[in-house]
Amino acid sequence: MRHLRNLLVGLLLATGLVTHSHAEDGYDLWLRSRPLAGTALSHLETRLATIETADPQGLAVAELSRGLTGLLGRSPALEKGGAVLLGLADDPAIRALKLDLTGLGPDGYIIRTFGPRTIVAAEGRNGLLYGAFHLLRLARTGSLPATLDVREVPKIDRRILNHWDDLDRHVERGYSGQSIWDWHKLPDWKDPRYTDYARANASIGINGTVLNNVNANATILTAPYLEKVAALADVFRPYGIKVYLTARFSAPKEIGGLPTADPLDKDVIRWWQAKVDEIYTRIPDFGGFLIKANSEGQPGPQDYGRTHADGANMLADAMAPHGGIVMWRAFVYSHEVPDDRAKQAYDEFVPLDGKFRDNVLVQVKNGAIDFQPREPFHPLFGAMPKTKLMMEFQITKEYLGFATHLAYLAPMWKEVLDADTYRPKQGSTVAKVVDGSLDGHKLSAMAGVANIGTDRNWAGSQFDQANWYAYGRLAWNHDLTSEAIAREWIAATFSPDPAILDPILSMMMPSHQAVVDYMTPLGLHHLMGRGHHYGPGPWVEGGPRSDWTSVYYHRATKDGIGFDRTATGSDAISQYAKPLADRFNKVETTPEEFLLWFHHVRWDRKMPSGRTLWAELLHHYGRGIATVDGMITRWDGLKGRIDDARHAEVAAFLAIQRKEAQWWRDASVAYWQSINGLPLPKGEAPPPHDAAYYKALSFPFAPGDGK
Ligand code: GCV
Repeated sequence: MRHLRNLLVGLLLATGLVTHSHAEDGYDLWLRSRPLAGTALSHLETRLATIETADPQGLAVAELSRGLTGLLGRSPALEKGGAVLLGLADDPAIRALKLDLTGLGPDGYIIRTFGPRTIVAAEGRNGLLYGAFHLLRLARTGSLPATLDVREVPKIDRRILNHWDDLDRHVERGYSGQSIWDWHKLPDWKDPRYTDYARANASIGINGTVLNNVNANATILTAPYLEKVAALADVFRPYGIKVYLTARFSAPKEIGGLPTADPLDKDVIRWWQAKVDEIYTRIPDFGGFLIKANSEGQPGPQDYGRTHADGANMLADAMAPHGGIVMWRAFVYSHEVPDDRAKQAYDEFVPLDGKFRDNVLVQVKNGAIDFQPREPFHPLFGAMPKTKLMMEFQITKEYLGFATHLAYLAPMWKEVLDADTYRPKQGSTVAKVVDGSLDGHKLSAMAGVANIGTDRNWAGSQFDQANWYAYGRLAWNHDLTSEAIAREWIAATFSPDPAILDPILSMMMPSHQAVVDYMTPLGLHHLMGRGHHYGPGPWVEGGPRSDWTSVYYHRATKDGIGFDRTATGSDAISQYAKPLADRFNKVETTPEEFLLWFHHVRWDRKMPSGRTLWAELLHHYGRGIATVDGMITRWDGLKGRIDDARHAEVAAFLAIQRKEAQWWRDASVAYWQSINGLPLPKGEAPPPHDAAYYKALSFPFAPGDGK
């Protein structure tokens, strides 16, 4: 009986009528290789089943073989004259082909068809590894063209993950379990997961990782911990991944026994130099420091009357002899609450333009507040041409539904990267600022706050893996479209079969807008629960500072809602170039998605749709929920086509998302009504409870809170 069933499944698989549906848990990420069948298999048999390499022990060939083994159902043979030739520029077999490999740099590669052969060639080992992963991606996603002519060089030099991981393994804003760094057992036990982490990152071009939280603990800089860090660096090195650390600015006091951490103090300078030398003795290719200073209670140079540039440059000077860099965060806002928090980073940093050392990058969040579901691009991107600015995105979904809401973030990131700063002229996109091309900077970087933890699926949910993937792909090439990236990811993670790929794509593409719609439509922002940021909290007020409340941001009154940032309000618009400032200064010309970000608008104002603002808000809430309904229907339709375990997990999470989208809508509507007293537009269902009910809900153990 079993034999018969196997035979039947085998036949169906060979005809492509069923896909594999054995238990999977997502651990393999997009590196999942399952045996191909039918024409797909024979295609691969002819194209990639034998490999020639001058370095049979190399990682590039090991990864290529590993991936192909999964697809072919057997190991590809290593042989001279093999169908694939994998090699560095100075390998005789590559040299003989006289390929033009100039300008590829350490990470670039080419993949080219040469008669019946496929050539993967690079100048450096990292490039070769990236080339091998590229070829595998094509094979895995069923998109290996008959002729290949690929030349890839990353647009950004440092493509970095930022882990907000504490030394006790708590992850700030982490929703996927604990930190994967098992500090207590390091350096003696190197969890094999570290290697899998490195493989996954290398496969999408990520080449750096900041291991610890920006809310830093100086202990990471002590000798025993540096030994642990060195052990991780040893694991990552072959995959082209450099290790970076966050440095607590007060470390000279806390672990160095000095009375001060003043960046101009001679002993402090000497202490950092010695510390940096020590790090490089242990980790010769250490990447550098990331610093959060004078922000949210973190120590910094301003504690001593010095500037951010003084602090950054002191560390940069210690790093320079070793080739290290300093990433200095621009996420600052002072204890003296300013008129508008959105303006503060600009006010503090623009006067410092041109004052940072060459090996300093200023790390700027995509928007001026804090990783909200949607923010206009940070005005700093158009204002510091003499400074290397790097982008900080948040992959973990602190403000976008944690791990359970499906929100594909590439469209949000693209929106920012493609935004035009108009400085110095039209066409000066944020992407060109960040990749250094606009202002001729040689060094460029991008950071993504990681969503990685100890959960088997790494990211907290199957679909959050797509955000890790998309971040890596965009850091490599910000010209890629969100859709192209989603297609790659779906094909690798689930299946290239259009009957599976297309419905999943249609779930992912509108998902970010859906979250914006049911949480913070029309430019609203920072309305989440206090502290943990879980669920709606538009009523949040009081507490230590007004700019940590929701009422500060929405400013709802009986008459209207929104933050007036026009010339007659906080004037944040003047931080943008004139064409944008002019546009944002008027309600009529402000893009609708940023309306309440820049304006306080009457509830009864007529919107372009003909609805009043109040009715428009309700429309958006409903639209967001309807999109989630559509996602659920599509996913239900995939039952039996996706392995049961992953299907069930996603289905359960979508049900949570649906419930919480409704909660967001109902709680928000009840609260706005408690302020504006307006009746609901026709056809809108009343929230089942009053605002007081939603306000009283409490979530003391919501995950990921700051400490
Ligand atoms: C690491 C927000 C988050 C904090 C985070 C901070 C930052 O405020 O809520 O958890 O701290 O951003 O980016 O430094």
